[in-house]
Amino acid sequence: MTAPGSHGVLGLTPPPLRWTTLAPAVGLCGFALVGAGCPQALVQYPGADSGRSTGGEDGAEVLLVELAGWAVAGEAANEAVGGTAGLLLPGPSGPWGAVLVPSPGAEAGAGLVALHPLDAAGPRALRAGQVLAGTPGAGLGAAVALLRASEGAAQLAVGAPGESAVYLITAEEGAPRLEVSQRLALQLGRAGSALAAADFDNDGLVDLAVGAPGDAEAPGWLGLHLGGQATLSALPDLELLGLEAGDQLGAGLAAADLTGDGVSDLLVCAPGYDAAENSVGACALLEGGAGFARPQGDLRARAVGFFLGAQRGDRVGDGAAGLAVADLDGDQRAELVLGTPTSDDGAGAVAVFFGDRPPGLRTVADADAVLRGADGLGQALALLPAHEGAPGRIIASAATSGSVWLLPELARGSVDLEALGLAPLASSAPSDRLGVTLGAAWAEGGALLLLGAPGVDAAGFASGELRAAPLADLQLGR
Ligand SMILES: [Ca+2]
Ligand SMILES: [Ca+2]
Ligand SMILES: [Ca+2]
Repeated sequence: MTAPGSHGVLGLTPPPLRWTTLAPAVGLCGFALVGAGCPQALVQYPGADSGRSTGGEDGAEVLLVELAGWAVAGEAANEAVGGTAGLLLPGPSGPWGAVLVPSPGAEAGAGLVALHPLDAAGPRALRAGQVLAGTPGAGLGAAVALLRASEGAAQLAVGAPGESAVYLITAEEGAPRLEVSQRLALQLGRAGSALAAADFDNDGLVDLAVGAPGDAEAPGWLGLHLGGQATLSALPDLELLGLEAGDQLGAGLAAADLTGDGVSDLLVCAPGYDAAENSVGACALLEGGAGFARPQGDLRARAVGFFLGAQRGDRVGDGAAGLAVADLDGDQRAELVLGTPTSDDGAGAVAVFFGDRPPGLRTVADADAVLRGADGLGQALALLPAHEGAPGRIIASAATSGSVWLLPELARGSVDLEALGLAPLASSAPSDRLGVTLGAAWAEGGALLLLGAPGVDAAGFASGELRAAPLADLQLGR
């Protein structure tokens, strides 16, 4: 439910508000701000005052109020801001200080990334931040990865698949400033379409995996650049090819420790796998450890696990949005979560593979937990890892309804979300494409979500928005 309106919250100037009904009243009185300096408030409006009660005990409702200043908007047609997930960067005053906003469609396909401090400033446009633009046709910002961060400064990798290049960028929040420190030029199809950064060879230095899926007929390619103190090796130290034409290996990448040995592992996905038959897609698990970049070998020999789609067109791992890894149950082994928005005639589903089972060869149909939805659930995913004794949570979007959902606490087995009667966290007109990308991170007093809405039409056609929205502990059951 959305509607216009305005309310003052703790003395902030009341901007136009949107609100989403979350749940019947949960026993709050008045309102509670969600963390210091957060862009949104969880508010309980007594029904008599607001005149907008939808029921609940004593006629009150709990609303998540979006302060309008926290959306970064595109300015021109087809910028499609929000089409690549934004990246939260730590800041001197808390767990986040700035957001990197990629816009690969900006400047007629040159692309740009913009750095915005996360503060209570008013509504902002993409170019109100510190901006770094790509070269013509580069598509700068198609993928972003955080290499290392300290308070107020971060080193990032940003893909420019139109020129098959990856830029290493230093971001400083205080100034704010974005500066290119290294460019990796790769002669492979659409290199930089996907990126994943972690210390895969366990030498204490962050490494970068670069995906080059190529066109629809390409086998695709993965390159790994080992890290140094300040730069990455200029040429890939490890290269792997897809198994067959059309596999598009490298379209989706993710990094986390899935095997529980404390060393990050790499998931590299080939959404076109089985292209001749059903394009179910596959993600291969490459185990991290000393000597990760040697020997070269082939993908089949290197992988310790394969995770496959099950239905025609599942295309698992097609881009980073429907692929996520994090430890959700706190056992120090990351879970793998895959979205299949077209499965079951477009109802969609989210499949979870727990980290405590040997990976082997598995499909989304026999995942440890399957959450079945409606309207194309699983288009994009964001994970909040287990945190301070509380279990982790999955946030997922549904493609055809333009809605974003906080999935119930994870349990093994199959769950039909419609039967649970959940309400979405947020929804928008399907043409806004809300939730095409998602991001999430914990912070004091709750969590912050980043919601991409690349179809928003504020300044013409598909200029797009990246919205930031806190999620309160109350919503998370903490
Ligand atoms: Ca390393
Ligand atoms: Ca591992
Ligand atoms: Ca786990």
